[in-house]
Amino acid sequence: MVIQRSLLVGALGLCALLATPAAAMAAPGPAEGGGSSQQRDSLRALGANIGLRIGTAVNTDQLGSNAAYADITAGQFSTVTPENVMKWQLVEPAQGTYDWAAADRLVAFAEANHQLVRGHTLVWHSQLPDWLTASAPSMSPDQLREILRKHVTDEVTHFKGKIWQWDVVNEAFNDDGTLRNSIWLQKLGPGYIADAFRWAHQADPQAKLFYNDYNIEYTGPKSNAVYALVKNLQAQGVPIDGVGFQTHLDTRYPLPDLRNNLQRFADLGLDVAETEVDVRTTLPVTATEQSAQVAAYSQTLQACMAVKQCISYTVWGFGDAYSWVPGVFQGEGAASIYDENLQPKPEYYALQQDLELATGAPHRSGVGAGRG
Ligand code: 9MR
Repeated sequence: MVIQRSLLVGALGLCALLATPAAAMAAPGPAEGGGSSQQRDSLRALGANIGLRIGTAVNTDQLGSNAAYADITAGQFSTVTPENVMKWQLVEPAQGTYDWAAADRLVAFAEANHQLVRGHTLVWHSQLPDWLTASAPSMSPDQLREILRKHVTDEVTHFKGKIWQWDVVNEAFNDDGTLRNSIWLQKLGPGYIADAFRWAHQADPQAKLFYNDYNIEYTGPKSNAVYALVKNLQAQGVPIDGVGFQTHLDTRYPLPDLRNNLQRFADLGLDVAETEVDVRTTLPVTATEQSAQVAAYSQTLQACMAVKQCISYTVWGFGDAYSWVPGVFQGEGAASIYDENLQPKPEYYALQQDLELATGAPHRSGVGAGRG
């Protein structure tokens, strides 16, 4: 089913030049929004006008080998999220042997380009190292808790002072609002969530600590369960600063009431962020489907802009050639804001236009400070 949506025809008419100067790769350079004249209409510069960070997940293989990819990463975005290289499977491939190299390179890239880093992700049921998957079932709860504590502590300590927001716990709930039956829940009980936040806070008291999940953009059992969890954590004095709304959308489903959901979490005194935005559709893409994608991107950004405590808007990669979608959803794709050849799509221009239209709105600096 294709959902009817209003079309953002105006956005398609915009043809602002892409700003991808090589200068953006080198330090010293402009701060949050970039500063050179070529960059004035980049997403990061336009976001900076209103104090909103615009981010992307980064494929570090491409970053190291594809100059056009690196130019866009540097020129368009003011925060980066490692798509994979901070996950447990990659940082501790053998027990006790850490490999931080790829993640360190991304952090250095971010520093050189005046970008902040979203750390992703410390506690998850997926992308665990093989040694852990094999040995966890036979461990005692105390043994497994100690392994989790060490992982969280070692990783947060390694990146101490370099991470703006950490996704401390990722995807702990099922869509029906029950807790996911992960190895963590099975062995440690629901208290593993509070423990993880406490350990992360001990290791880096300055980092903003987030709970992150998908399908919580909609009001319903899952977002209600996360809301109850967060209130409960706050009541216990657990150091949680924010909630990340992944925002993986599909044109086959209705748009979420995202603004309301962002606002009700923000009203708890939290920061909120859209952390993994993409909008997939069936291939080949029809004009109607692409209009729906453009509208979805636009509405997700507008929802963030409408909530003062929404401190960053991050797309889950920016090029259709590198998207996770076709590998997981058969027959779907085209979910990103740049095409297979790294050319900006109408989705890109819609975001750019929304940010341009917001220029002059009150700056968000000083809001959303969260707990600290
Ligand atoms: O984009 C990531 C892909 O390269 C990995 O193969 C996959 C493994 O599960 O994880 C993808 O990223 C996920 C993110 O870490 C958490 N939310 C859902 C994302 C898309 O699956």
